[in-house]
Amino acid sequence: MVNRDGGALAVTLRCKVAVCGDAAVGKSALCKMYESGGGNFLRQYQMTSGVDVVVAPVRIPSPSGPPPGGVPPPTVTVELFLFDTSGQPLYKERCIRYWESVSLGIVCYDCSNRRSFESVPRWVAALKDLRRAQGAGQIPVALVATKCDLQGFGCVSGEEGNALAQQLGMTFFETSSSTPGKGVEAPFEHVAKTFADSYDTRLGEVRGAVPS
Ligand SMILES: Nc1nc2c(ncn2[C@@H]2O[C@H](COP(=O)(O)OP(=O)(O)OP(=O)(O)O)[C@@H](O)[C@H]2O)c(=O)[nH]1
Ligand SMILES: [Mg+2]
Repeated sequence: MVNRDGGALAVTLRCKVAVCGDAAVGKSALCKMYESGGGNFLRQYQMTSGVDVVVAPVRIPSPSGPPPGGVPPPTVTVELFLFDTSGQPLYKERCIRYWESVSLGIVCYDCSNRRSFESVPRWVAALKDLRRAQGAGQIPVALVATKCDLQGFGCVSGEEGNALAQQLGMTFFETSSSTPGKGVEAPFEHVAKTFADSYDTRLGEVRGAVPS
């Protein structure tokens, strides 16, 4: 969608993102904390049944930079449609159906729960299998360690998280959604920027393919 923001061109892109990981790792808390700008930490656990959709706009610098001729640079907003997916095995089949046409994935684990860390490769594989079944390319994903305020003895360390992210070709983020929150914005900004960059690349390819 293209509009005018003052004199500048205002471009809005929409991107569907699967947010997944084991039950109770803090996916809904992370999405809500981001959506509310840090004001709404879900302290009481309320299991997501199926999928909740959270819409979160992210304003980013234009990937293609200012156009020539002194025109103000376009503003780009990526509207993330976060498909906050239940981690309960009971809902798995139903949830995966909601993932149709997702562009990107965020996989979460709770740093104080090693089993949730060990599940990460399975969630990544589920996302990649779905993309393959849809004939689409590799899905870029962010790996998010949650509940870093609980980090301590016996927890999954940041080094382990980072090593797994590298192994799986993902970017690693450490977060805490517990008030006041820490690092909550970074994974969403990364996902939005990744989407805008890939959109810009595809647009360039299409322009290149059209005879002038
Ligand atoms: N200390 C702490 N607790 C957290 C954090 N994030 C979430 N929690 C708590 O962990 C519990 C589960 O959080 P949810 O966000 O509902 O977990 P979920 O991953 O959405 O769970 P499902 O919907 O069942 O898949 C809640 O009681 C939250 O308050 C965090 O960063 N720090
Ligand atoms: Mg949830």
